[in-house]
Formats: sequence, C-alpha cells, structure tokens
Amino acid sequence: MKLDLYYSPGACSLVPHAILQSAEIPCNLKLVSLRNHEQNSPEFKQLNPNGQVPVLVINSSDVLTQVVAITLFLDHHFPNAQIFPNDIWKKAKLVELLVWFNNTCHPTFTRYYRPEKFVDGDAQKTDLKAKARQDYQQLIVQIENKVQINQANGQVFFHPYKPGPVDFYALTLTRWATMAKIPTTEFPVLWEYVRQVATAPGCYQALEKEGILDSFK
Ligand SMILES: N[C@@H](CCC(=O)N[C@@H](CS)C(=O)NCC(=O)O)C(=O)O
Repeated sequence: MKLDLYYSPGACSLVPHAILQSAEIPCNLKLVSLRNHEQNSPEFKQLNPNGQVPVLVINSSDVLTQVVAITLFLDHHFPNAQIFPNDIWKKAKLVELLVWFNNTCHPTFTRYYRPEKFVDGDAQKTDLKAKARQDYQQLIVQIENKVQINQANGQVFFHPYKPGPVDFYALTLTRWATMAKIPTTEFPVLWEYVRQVATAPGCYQALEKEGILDSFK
C-alpha cells in the first residue's frame, strides 16, 4: 500500500506521522507549510477542500482526512502494529479520548492561535484569544489529571505498553500549551510524561523529521 501523508510541522498531523514512524510503516511525507498558507493553495484545496492537514492519500487515489479517521484506517490495515489494543473496551476508551482531544481541546487552541477564523476586529480577536487561552489552560489541567490517574494505576502512557495515538495527540496539545505561553511549571506531571512520549522510538523520529525536537528539551 502506497501512503502519502500531507503534514505541517507541529500540527495535528503529527499524530498520524508518529503512528506511521512508530509502526515503521513506509510513507512519503508531503510538507504543507501552514506558516506559508500552503493549505489554501488551489492544488491543496483540491485534495482537501477544508484546507487542513493531515491528509492521507492511499495508492495515489483515495483521499482520507481527519486525524481520527486516519488513525482508525491505519489501525485496521496494520493490525500487527497494535496501534490500538485488541480489547474493544480498551480501544473504545482510547477512541473516546482521541475524539475529545480532536473536538474539544484542539478547537479551543485554534481559537487562541487563529482568532481571525472566528471574529473580525482587533479588540474582538484579543478578547477571544484571552478567553481561549484561559479555557485551554483548564483543559490542560484535565489532561494532566488523566495522566495522574494513569500513573496511580501503574500505567505510564494512555496506551498499554508503548505510546499510541492518544499519547501523540496529548504531546501535540501540550506543545501547543507552551506556544500559548502557559508555563510548563503549571503542568509538571504532564510535561514529564510528554517528554517520555517524545523519546519513544518512532515518536522521536517524527519530531526529528518535523524539526521540533527542541520543544521538549
Ligand atoms: N478535525 C480536523 C482538524 C484539522 C486541523 O485543524 N488542522 C489544522 C492543523 S492542526 C490545519 O490544517 N489548519 C489550517 C487552517 O485551518 O488554515 C482533523 O482531525 O484533521
């Protein structure tokens, strides 16, 4: 199966990228620089009319978007990679968390990072950014609480044995917290955990290829 992953450094496309690297699934990386607004180019919009990464193109023809959909697709096609545990309850609970990251935490950060997508006017943007930052701070606390619960149960990562999609999304969201200038001292347990995820085989390579390893030093 030929796979092309359209990604931008540090974006949520890091989740499928880290999955692919961790499972040693060969794929071609296609850079879409959000910084240079390449997601809005007519060529990219033909691929994904939403103008967003990630996009996974399968065998140069089938186009799949959305982190959760791509994750489930890879899990199905590469069962030996153990992207999710086989146990359906454990898998469903991980998907539950993945979806919450995607539909709640992620859009909250988007309101901070890209306020112009939601409101016009400088004053409105400033207000929205401030509120979104506050909300994001609370969500980060919730994520840290979940990590603490895992640790109390003797589990290092959200996924059993080794970091998986939920851990890669947690790492991405935590890195965004630092971009929102929320000091890591406010979430020391989460930060330590994320640094462990960052050094795991596969995730490390994905961060290195995206040029963002320094974020976790
Ligand atoms: N729900 C979507 C979210 C995708 C998304 O927000 N991607 C961001 C990067 S993290 C993006 O490409 N933003 C560019 C833009 O919206 O202009 C998914 O799971 O793929």
